[in-house]
Amino acid sequence: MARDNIYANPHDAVDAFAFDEAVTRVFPDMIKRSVPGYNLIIPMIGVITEQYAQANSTLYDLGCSLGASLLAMRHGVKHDGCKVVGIDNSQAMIERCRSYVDIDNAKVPVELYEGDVTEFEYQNASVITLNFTLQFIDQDKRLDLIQSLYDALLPGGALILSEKICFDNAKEQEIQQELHWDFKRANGYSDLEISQKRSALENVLVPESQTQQIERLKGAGFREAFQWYQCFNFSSFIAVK
Ligand code: GEK
Repeated sequence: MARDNIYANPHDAVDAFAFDEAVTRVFPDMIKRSVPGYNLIIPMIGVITEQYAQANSTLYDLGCSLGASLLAMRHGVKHDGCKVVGIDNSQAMIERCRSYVDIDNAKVPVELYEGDVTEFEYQNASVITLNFTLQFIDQDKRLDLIQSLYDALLPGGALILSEKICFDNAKEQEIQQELHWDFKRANGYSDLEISQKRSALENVLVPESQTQQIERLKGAGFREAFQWYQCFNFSSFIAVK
């Protein structure tokens, strides 16, 4: 697996973070060493999919990157007549995702689209996953997107939403953020890498609180919406229609 050393050397000016070719090349290493709980959340997406997938429906993975969450969903489906649709607006990600899907042995059909998840039409869905994707969408487009996903879900269908979160309590925010940086240090990132990546993500990854996430899900109409996982400032929610 190619090692992420994108921010290892000092940059004169740190450009805004983008899911380009360089990031795509090191992405599996980057996300595992940067997101606490990622290695647990992926197989749990398979478990949740198995519970909520319905026969003859579509399963969507929004912001599928290289297909980790998409393939977990594909392997979780036990019903007939299902397909899995992955969408990502990074050309480099979608191209490389296609090669991972091609060598995967599951039988459920997969369709991959390069495009913006806020411009896509969703329908007949039983499971929809946003595994660390909503945080990159303009804040003023998030409610419309969640509403369109609610509308596309069949009764009993589920939305899985994983996000970096922030905290209303300033002290908790400070402690959880420091623990996240400790996690990155423990995984071999230097203080320079941590601070340059932080600058690159400023205004690109905009976290919201657990309360904001749950209230938006409930406001869109979800019958149940709660957190099922948290490690430091990273969290995953499930919402059921
Ligand atoms: C995983 N789910 O491995 N439309 C489409 N794609 C987008 C948009 C958008 N508007 N904005 C961002 N993306 C994956 C990990 S990564 C999370 C998801 C992270 C895409 C972007 O190109 C990237 O591939 C993905 O969302 C977010 O389980 O890097 O923290």
